[in-house]
Amino acid sequence: MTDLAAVKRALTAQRIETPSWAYANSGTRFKVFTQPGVPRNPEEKIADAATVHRFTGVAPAVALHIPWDKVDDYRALTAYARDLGVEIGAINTNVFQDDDYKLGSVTNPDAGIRRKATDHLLEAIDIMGQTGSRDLKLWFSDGINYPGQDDLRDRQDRLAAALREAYDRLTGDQRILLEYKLFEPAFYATDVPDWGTSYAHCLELGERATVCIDTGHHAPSTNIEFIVAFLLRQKKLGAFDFNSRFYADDDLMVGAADPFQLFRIMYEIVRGGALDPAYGIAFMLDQCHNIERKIPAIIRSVMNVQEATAKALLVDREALTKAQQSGDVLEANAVFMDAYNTDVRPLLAEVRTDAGLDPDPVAAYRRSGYDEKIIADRVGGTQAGWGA
Ligand code: PSV
Ligand code: MN
Ligand code: MN
Repeated sequence: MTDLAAVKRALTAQRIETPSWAYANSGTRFKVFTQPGVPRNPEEKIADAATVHRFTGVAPAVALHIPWDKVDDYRALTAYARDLGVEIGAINTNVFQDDDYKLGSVTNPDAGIRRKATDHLLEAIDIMGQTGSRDLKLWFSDGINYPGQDDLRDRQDRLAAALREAYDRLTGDQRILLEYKLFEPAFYATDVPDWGTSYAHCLELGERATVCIDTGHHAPSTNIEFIVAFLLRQKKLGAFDFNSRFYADDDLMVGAADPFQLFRIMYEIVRGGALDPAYGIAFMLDQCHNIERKIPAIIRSVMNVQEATAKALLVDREALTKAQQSGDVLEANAVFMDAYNTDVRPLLAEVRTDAGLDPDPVAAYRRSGYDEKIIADRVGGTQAGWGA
């Protein structure tokens, strides 16, 4: 039997962080379709994030990307965000968009370029001090395109050295989230290609370094929930970058391609007792809304995570354990699927109404007039930074 009041409490306490870059124009390498009303500066991205929070009630933090969100005064930006009801979340570094990084950033064979890249990581930690951010999220595009192009093992040593320098700069509750990605932009060998590589570096660094799972960064058919279960057991799961994919790193709305996978992931989170924000996992979105309106797409994404979470919370754990222990394969699967097949939308509508929110956040956003206002007010919106 599931305790519905406990399920509702867990859903009310859930937190999802949205990325500043998802509010800006984005696209593929073929075309960026610009949209009217997109933010022209970090403040407007934060205002959009605050709007998502206003309608969902569970998205009170926005991740920044430096230098896309570079400002002169980060304390002022933080105060601005707070006034709008949101916090600055993870600080994402960018060591992939400079000509210098053609052969890599922190793994580049050139010591001068490695220095420049590592200095950027340190700069991001300084910014965290000003924004009050806990998380430094590191994604390295580093890798090589051709066998023999560079020494695979030396590159791991260079990576470890840069990570160590950044790690030693952390203070207070700050931590490193190390993201991995199978391929792209490097095609033959990526320097942090998988969770095992990220995990090994995090282990070497210490307890303030944990793995970030971007759900779009695996080979097809990878069992992501297994990775979740394993890393939770090792206390080395720090964050998610949620998005969904049909083919590669599609960055589509989370839960759009495979809501069942998202449910299985959230089940492992619930099973591991890691849903509560106090556990310390950052549930972030990392998406691009190339053709759809961005704010309602982000609201929809937040709702998709909530729906998967609600279903995960509804799994009858007692019945499941009983079936598992007695080797009743079909019953165990049926208990699991019962939860997945539950329509949790009425439950979430109730949770929202209890919190003083509109039960249908997308409809409420559409009625609010915000979309019309930003289209009228903002002329000349910026690009997220890649995909041009
Ligand atoms: C590139 O693949 C990427 O999508 C990574 O997932 C990062 O988290 C994101 O860009 C922002 O740097
Ligand atoms: Mn990511
Ligand atoms: Mn990605």
